[in-house]
Amino acid sequence: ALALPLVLPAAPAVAAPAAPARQLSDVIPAPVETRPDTRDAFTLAPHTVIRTSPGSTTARRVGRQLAETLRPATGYPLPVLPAHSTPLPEIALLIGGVDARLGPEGYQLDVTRRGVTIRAHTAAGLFAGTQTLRQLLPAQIEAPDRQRAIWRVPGGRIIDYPRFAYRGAMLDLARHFHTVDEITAYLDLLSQYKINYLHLHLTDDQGWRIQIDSWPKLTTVGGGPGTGVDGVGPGFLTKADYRAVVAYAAARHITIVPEIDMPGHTNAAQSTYAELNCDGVAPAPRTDMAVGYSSLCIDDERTYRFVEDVIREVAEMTPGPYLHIGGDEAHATTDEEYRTFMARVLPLVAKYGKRASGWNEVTQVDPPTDVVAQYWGTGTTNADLAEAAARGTTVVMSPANKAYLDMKYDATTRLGLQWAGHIEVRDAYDWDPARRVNGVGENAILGVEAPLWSETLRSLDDIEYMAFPRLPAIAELGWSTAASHDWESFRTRLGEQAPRWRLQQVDFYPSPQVPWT
Ligand code: TNX
Repeated sequence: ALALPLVLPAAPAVAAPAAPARQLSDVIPAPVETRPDTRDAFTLAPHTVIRTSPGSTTARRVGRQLAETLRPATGYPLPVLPAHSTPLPEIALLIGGVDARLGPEGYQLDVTRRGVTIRAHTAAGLFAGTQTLRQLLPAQIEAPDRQRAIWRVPGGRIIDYPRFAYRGAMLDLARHFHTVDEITAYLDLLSQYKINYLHLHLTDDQGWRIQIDSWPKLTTVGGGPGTGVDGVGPGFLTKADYRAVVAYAAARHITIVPEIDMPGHTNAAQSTYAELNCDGVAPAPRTDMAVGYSSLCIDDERTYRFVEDVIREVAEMTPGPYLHIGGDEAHATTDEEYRTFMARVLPLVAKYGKRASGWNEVTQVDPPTDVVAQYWGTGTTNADLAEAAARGTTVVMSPANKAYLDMKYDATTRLGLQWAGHIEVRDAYDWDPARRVNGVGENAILGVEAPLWSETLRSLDDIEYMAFPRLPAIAELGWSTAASHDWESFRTRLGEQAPRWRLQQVDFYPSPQVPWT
């Protein structure tokens, strides 16, 4: 995060110049339905209370999180109480009593002079509603210390629910390790845009970043000094670290998807354990950026003992439904070997109670239809993917020339790669996940994901600079209706996010395409 000189005194003598009042539709991702009532508005006051459905511990937890978000900038106590009518102005978070069409993540938000009421079927829906409320308040709400502001929320009703069930981001811990603190900081930002999955790319040629008790050297060597691209990104998650990340994400209604990439992208494991190589000879560790040269030994039973141990241990510490087995760029493996490998490994994922996901190459083996395919190609045709979709496979869309957050914005971007081209904000926004690949339409789409590969990224600043402002674009494609898609509207709303990012010390790319405020 950019170290901004904090020129905002605790209580400025002169109120900051008034920002234009927030409108009910000034939200990313764009809500399904907004009905502004401009005669009405709610103003947060020192005696405002937060009330949550009695008997719901999860609603109460969302209430407490909201209080923690709103207290620093307002300086108000905002006590969290069980819901009973009070004469006090209030923010009520209530489970139930709303339209079934809201589904498991939707919410209804009503703003009147008396208060704000968020209703949902689940705590996840309430949480989504609180993220909208956060954006409806003046940007100063994101300040770490007390601000003088009128905490006004525009009046009216929002009815909102996601287009797609899966709205993901991915972080590559293998090419450069990122610490628990960096991952949780990223989770905080993701949750503000209603992202609900974080895919962690845990293993690759240059490093192995997740503790596996039955193969301990994977991390002591593969996460040790000298690992990562150029040997400058060592580190790994212990099981306790991983569980802490899972819990931190869950509290923000985000599910972790662990990826163990195989049968290629495995040099870190193979250089650590000689028995994972067909010739029994461990190759040298690699810290360059080449891809496609490594492969587990397909015809050796030891390979499957290794893979089963890893899948079992990873599944055991993962409460979410998905376990990603990679499967990309297995260029050192023949088609036949790839098929043999997947026929052995996909059932192992099911054996340990998880649903496998894989990069789109997995559709070459006609996988069972519960296997999720993640499309990372740059084209608009892919016969294997379309065929799989026709059979019932669901797809997560991550086209590299639209959704890859590690691509440079333009030729001058200091960080990132450019093999899939440059991706300016408008490129990241102007596509439709259900019209990207021929034969892969709305019904086949589970959702979208914005991967961030970390060959060139080291710090949290680097992550933020590549993710912002493109991540909110992908988030909107995943959540908002296709009918609401509108670049002019999006870029205006995006520009209004900047003061929030500055206050949260998010290092973002100030794209010339966006009217920043
Ligand atoms: C391709 S995308 C890869 C990764 C690289 C990435 C860099 C995919 C499934 N494989 O190994 O890190 O490009 O953009």
